[in-house]
Amino acid sequence: MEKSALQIARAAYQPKLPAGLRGNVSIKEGNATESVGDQEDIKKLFPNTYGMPLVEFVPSDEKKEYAPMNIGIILSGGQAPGGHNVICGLYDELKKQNAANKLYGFLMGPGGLVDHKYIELTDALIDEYRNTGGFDLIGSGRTKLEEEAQFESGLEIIRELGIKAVVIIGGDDSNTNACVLAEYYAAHNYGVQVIGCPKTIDGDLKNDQIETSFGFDTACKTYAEVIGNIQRDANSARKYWHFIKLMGRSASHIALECALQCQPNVCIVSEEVEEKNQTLDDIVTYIADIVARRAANGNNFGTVLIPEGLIEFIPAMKKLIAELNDLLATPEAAAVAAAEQRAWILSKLSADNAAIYASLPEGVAKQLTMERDPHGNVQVSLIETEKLLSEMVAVKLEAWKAEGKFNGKFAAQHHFFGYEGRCAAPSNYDADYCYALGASAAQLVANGKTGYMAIVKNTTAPAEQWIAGGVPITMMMNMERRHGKMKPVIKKALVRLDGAPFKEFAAHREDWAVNTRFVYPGPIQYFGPSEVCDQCTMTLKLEQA
Ligand code: FBP
Repeated sequence: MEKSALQIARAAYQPKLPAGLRGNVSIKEGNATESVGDQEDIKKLFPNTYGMPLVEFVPSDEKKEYAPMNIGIILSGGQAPGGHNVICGLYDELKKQNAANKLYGFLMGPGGLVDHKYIELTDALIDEYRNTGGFDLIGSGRTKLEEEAQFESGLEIIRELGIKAVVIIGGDDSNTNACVLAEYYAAHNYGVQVIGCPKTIDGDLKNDQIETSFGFDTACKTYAEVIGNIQRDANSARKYWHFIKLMGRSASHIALECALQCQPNVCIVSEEVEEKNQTLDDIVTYIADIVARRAANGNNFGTVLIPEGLIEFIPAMKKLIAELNDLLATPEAAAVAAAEQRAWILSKLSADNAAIYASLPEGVAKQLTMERDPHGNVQVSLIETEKLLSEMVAVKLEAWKAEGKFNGKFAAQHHFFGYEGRCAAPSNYDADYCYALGASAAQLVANGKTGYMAIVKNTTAPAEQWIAGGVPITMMMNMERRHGKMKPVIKKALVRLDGAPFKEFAAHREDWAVNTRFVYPGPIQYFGPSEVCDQCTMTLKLEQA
């Protein structure tokens, strides 16, 4: 593989490890834990993996002997910067423990375990991928690992390769499934351990034990760089409003972090829209009002950040989507010809939902009916909310013009930033964090743990002071209704309106709306002074302050 000069220099970067993982390591165990909710139900469902203690890795004077072992690793779900460094950290720690240890990578996600597709990871392969973005070393996939037949099929290859533990790198759903798998193998006394690792650019896998999911830092910094560039362009030409949709399937953490970094004129936060029971028209009026006020000052330009998941947080749209989900799942739906679909849907929807559906621009209405993902979710990344909002703002401004309430100009440009950030070369934060997560995972396995997630805490301090360890996955679970059934799941972390990051944003948004307070954060820096290269996200700083 040919490499750029930056890639070559970056490959030599040695990620910083917490003191507890540097030399000889010993394990410190805390007290028994409880799940965050529904303790009785979770305990019943996970009798073998419930109640285990939190663990921490601390430096030790004693050199331990480690028996040889083989580990399998899986990347699950959307790409997130730093995934390769989790693998590298795990690999290096394994080899440090015993040179005979082996690491197998299952290919293209959890499906690789079920279908017995794997490669052995070697020094040469690992060295090729150090500090790189992407998941291309072994690939990723969205196959859900949740059926016994899959667990048993996985066991066959686990036995064949003499694997002691499987490490699953994924988001809340994948880690919930990792815990179900750990419980299943423990209940059957198969002697196979399962360890999870917190990944997702969306930043919604976090709680008292997990400070952040990896990839959020780099993805946000990448988007903030381009948003900053767009803002500078907007401020130079002074003729466009830029509507920028940002990834985040559900939670608005990415949009909020980018707003904190760039100070745009508008940032919509889905969780606030839901909390205030806002309609699509409320959101459009809010944006149009800011456009009009800026126009009154002669500023016919600006930026609007829109979280990808917004549509599902508008209460009326949520109801429409729920009815569409049921309708599209019927056999009758499959038989309707594409050209007839709109009329058929309008004839079947309840009156309220039909009225909303009919009011949407046809393109967006069509996007709402597109194929669901394997978890049954609307694929929000395919819905052009940025165009929907700008078109509706334009219509409102025309009406205001007629009433003499707006006499400026409105021309919109549209952007969607998501995929461009998911495989960026990890920032120092993500490179270090991921490497430490991988090393922690190896330690959890060596210490016989199963049903744990690797964690690293205190990450706003210098890396040497970070605290590595593990959290029992059951500790983060509660029961939630999913597709009509109560299921044990890791609680998803949405933006909290009483949280420090949102409060900081809310305290400034009126000023940022009318005045031009753009910040241009510039590109991620990999080499240079620590205060430039080693900063974490503003979200993390504010939350941990
Ligand atoms: P994960 O939760 O699996 O990390 O993926 C998150 C995400 O990047 C969302 O932000 C986005 O909506 C979705 O993946 C896109 O999925 P896909 O890659 O399948 O198009």
